[in-house]
Amino acid sequence: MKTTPTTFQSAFEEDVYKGLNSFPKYLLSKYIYDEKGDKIFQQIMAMPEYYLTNCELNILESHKAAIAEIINKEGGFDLIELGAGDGKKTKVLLKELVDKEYDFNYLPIDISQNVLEELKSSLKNEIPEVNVKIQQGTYFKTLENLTDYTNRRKVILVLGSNIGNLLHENAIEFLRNIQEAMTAEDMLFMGFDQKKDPQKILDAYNDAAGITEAFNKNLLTRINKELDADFNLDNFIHWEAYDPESGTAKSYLVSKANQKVAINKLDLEVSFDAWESIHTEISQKYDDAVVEWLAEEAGLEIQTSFQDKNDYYKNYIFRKKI
Ligand code: AVJ
Repeated sequence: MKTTPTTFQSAFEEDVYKGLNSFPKYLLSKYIYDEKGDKIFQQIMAMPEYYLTNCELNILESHKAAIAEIINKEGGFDLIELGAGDGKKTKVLLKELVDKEYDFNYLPIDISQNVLEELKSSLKNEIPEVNVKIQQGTYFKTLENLTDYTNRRKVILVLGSNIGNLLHENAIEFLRNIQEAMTAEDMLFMGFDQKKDPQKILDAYNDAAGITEAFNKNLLTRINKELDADFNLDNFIHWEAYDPESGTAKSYLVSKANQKVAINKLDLEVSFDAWESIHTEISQKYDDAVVEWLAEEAGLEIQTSFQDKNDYYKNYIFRKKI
């Protein structure tokens, strides 16, 4: 085996190198989201099987007045959204806040500049009253600087059950970082996909049309493109598993055969045994007890929550525990 290169040109290079030299092999799901990955995720959100988006949209639509009431209070505020995406769900809330003539700025943060530009221009057309300032960056980086670019009361939004990509210990660290950026008046509004019929969950991550498969395989496409590799996508299958005990849905790419893949930019050849796996993503499902525990560990407490009629999905409002 080769020795580890001492210098990598990017975190992507280093993470791919580490993941594919580990046993068992893994790749980090955040790298799915390049321009193509963003597009496939839009398609996922529009699939009938992917119930999460509609559930959260319904919650926001049916409870927008109550939510707006809670987040307004006296004085203005900054609405800071982590992982804003296309803002489809957020716009429901933004419209309500604008209609109520609340004094607020909208500060969406996303890892994709592309997605942010589109969000900004669509807002200009759809809800021109919103005062919006976009910020590109990763969650962890921007959280560190949060207090630099706002001095008003903060309402922090994290929709889409995005926290579900994190193992509990990382989710706690993420919540703890948010908690540290909060004052007693600030609020955190966050979506958590709930435990439910395991089949319903499996179907959401294993659609018949193969959109989730393409999303998962975009990791390989991206490595091929950016690191001059020769993954043959047809030599891997998309595999989804859901453990109802832990509430963890796990995605894998499984090698159909003995094969070698060259990743030229890393000066690396990766060998796969037949049926060897690459773990690519977790999508954690929650219940109240787990959310309470995560909050407690991070120094937060649940103020209230909103759910859809089937109890598939829940949005919680957290405050800093004083
Ligand atoms: C964006 C992390 C919420 O885990 O449900 C969708 C990503 N992966 N289908 C999720 C995803 C496969 C999604 N999150």
